[in-house]
Amino acid sequence: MKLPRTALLSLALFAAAGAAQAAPNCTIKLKGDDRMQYDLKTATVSASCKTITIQLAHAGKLAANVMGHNVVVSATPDVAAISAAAIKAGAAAGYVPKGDARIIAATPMIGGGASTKATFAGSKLKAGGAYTFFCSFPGHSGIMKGTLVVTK
Ligand SMILES: [Cu+2]
Repeated sequence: MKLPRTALLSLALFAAAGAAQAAPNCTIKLKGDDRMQYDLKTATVSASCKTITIQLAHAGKLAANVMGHNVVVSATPDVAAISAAAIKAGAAAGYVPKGDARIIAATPMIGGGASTKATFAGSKLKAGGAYTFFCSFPGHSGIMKGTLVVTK
């Protein structure tokens, strides 16, 4: 059987779209540095991921007590309140308030040269929702933050 050229082309496109859907992005990969910045302003993950992994590498040299970085994920309207609670929680708690239901995920706080990660269920996110990833070290969340785009 001989298929018309257009039919073959649409079959190829269909296969390509299927492959893209079969592999949703389930990793948030960030780098932090001594200038108090992440390398990304936006990351995209899928709510369909069974597990989402946050990977953070601190490319700087400064210690965790002066230039510590972590990655906290929350709904965007909660960022300011969580940042305030993080300062109260203090260094011993890694500047992450324990048992705070507004925190969807948080990595440990690390210093220069270190890397860390955390995982959470994609089902904690809603596609199209407003989410932010940020560093909860005191004073960092003002600029050390980005948009977490959530797809289906
Ligand atoms: Cu930081």
